[in-house]
Amino acid sequence: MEVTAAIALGSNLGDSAQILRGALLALDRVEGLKVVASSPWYRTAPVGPPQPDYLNGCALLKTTLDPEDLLNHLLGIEQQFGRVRRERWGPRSLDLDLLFYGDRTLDLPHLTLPHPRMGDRPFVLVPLADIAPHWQHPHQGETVIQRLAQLDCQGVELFDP
Ligand code: A4P
Ligand code: MG
Repeated sequence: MEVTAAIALGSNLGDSAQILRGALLALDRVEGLKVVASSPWYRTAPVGPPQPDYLNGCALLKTTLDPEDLLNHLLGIEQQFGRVRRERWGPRSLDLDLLFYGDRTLDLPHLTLPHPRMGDRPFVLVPLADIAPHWQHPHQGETVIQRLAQLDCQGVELFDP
C-alpha cells in the first residue's frame, strides 16, 4: 500500500544547497519511493550549540516501504553525503528526519512517529506548511498551520540562492 510520508532536510556544513538537492535526487532513486513535493529552502538560525546557520526544507514522499525501511534509507543517504556523527545537535552536512508516515504512530527505540520534536521547531514547520499545511497530528489534533501560528518564526528566512 502506498503511504504519504514527510521528511525534514537540514545541512550546515559544506555546500548545503547542493547537498540538499543531491539528497532529494538520491531519495527519488530509491525503489518504492517517489519524491512528490519539496519546499523551498530556508536559511535558519541554529538551535543548540553555537554553529553555522542551517539550510532547511521538507519533502513529501509516496512510498510502499515500511517506516523502518524508509528510515534506513534516510540514514544511508546521510552517510553517503558524508555525515559524521559528533555531538548531539551539532553541525552536520546532512540530517534527514522522518516527520510522519501517514497518520501512523510508532514508539520504537530507534524510531518515533510522528517526530517528537517537530511541533516545537519553526525550521521544520515553516517548510512543512508549504507542502502539507493541513496534515493533522494524530495525537495533538492540530494541523501544521495551526501549530505554526503558535510559534515565533524569527530566524527562519527564505533562502535566495
Ligand atoms: N530516530 C528516532 N525517531 C526518528 C525519526 N522520526 N526520524 C532516531 C529520524 N530519526 C529518528 O538521529 C539519532 C537517531 O534518532 C537516529 O539514528 C534514529 O534511529 P540523529 O540524526 O543522529 O541525531 P541528531 O539529529 O543529532 O539528534 P536529533 O535529536 O534528531 O536532532 P535533531 O532533532 O535532528 O536536531 N537548527 C536548525 N536551525 N536547523 C536544523 O536542522 N538540527 C538540529 C538537529 C539542531 N539544530 C538545528 C537543526
Ligand atoms: Mg536526525
